[in-house]
Amino acid sequence: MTNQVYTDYFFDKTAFNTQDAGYVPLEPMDTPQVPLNIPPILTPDAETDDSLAYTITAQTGETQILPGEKTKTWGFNAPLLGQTIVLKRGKHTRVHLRDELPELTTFHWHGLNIPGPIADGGCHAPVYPGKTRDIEFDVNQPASTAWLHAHPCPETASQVWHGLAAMVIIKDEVEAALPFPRNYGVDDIPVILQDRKFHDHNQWNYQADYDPDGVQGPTAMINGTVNPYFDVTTQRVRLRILNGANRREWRLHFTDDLEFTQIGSDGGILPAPVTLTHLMSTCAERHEIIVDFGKYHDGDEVILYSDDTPLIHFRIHQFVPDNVELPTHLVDIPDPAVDPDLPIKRVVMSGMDEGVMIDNTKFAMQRIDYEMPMGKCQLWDITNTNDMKVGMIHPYHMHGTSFKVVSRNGHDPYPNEHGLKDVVSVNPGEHVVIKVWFDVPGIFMYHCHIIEHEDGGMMAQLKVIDPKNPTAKYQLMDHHTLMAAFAKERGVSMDELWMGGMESYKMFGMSM
Ligand SMILES: [Cu+2]
Repeated sequence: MTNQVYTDYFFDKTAFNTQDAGYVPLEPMDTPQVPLNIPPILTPDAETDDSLAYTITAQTGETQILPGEKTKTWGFNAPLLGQTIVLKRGKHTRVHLRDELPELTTFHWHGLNIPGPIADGGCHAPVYPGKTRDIEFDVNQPASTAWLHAHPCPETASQVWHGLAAMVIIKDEVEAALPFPRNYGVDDIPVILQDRKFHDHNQWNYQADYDPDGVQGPTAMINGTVNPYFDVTTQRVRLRILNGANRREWRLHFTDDLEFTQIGSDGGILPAPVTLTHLMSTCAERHEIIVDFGKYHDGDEVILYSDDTPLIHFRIHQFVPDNVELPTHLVDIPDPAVDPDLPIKRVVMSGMDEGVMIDNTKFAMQRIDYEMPMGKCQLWDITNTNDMKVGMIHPYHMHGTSFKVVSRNGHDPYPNEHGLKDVVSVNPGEHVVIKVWFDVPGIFMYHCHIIEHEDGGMMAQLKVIDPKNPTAKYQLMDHHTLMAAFAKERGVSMDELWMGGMESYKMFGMSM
């Protein structure tokens, strides 16, 4: 392993969210420490050597998050967030989706390379209240940490804020052979980072907190718990960090600037471990790290912070020494050759607040913005035209594929960006070149993952064409149908219907 230890956050400081006029700082909590919630693993309906079946229910619930009144929350097979869904490479997976919410939703598999638009679960695949939908797909991608979240346009941000986000863990034999901790809940821990504002009676009020540049709250919530502690009983602990926040960037570091090792990014295990003391997580990114508590003793406490705010208190207990050296090479990353016949595809993310757009327009559900052949590799140049002094970092996400970061403004990607990714954050004024290829066909969205930006139209969609079935037809939903359904479900007229993202379209006189 290289002995280099990286001690900075890599991104442009002048564009950190702390520089934003609407920034909501995190406030340390004085509520009693509570055990970190570890979402249970979802039990399959059936499993064979080559297949796996689940039922996933979007539901309402109530959750004791703060002392006093419970908070009304939503989740997948749980009152808040979800049960953790384990998928296995090589298995054909059937999922029975059920909507028990008072309104329509969708079930988007963020990070899964499965066909769109229906299995993928973006805005074209609604499930209405009281109804179900059955999907199936093959899991054929490396072990990784992905997630399931709601994605109905333009109501994604509000539904994720209510709690519709669950961790998905993909397993395979390559990862299983590496010397990583993987005892779920003991030394392999989900860390879903979110922030909320608690209003009267400990309730959330998305509309009251609305900000077109992304809703924030002053209270950090980790796996649905506020001010959590975790009992460390092993020397090494693996954290599967998921930024599940609508807008917040997390700048993570530990007590004593403890070094840790990043072993995975969005799309799977890194080619080589990277040692860090600081890590910035932007919206929807996943970072798998291993923290070695070897220099601490029974009774010590190590704190994970974001900026200056404590997030998790790691309470150290006795553990058996475990001084495993990680190999210098972890996994091989696919790196297909770029097809010489495909020109560089350019994507321009522009604007802030209600003015956000991709390629100078806002998302339209019935419009296909680009087509690309399945199985071929192309360079995409993603840029952010925000001003360096007053701009913001936009996390660019693609559905249905993992990509490889080639360069940032012509320079090497950040040291922890050499694995597969499905989110890459772009600094103001920067060009990030990525290699894009799809193994599955269909209609897929690509967008900024500040969720209010995607709802506000900073999103587009492409058609990936299977050469064996070039005339495949896809049924695409339209905004009017979805909005009419939301209005009916809420018992209001279309004029009375409020959705944050709609304001962004209205302000620019654009139809959805
Ligand atoms: Cu954005």
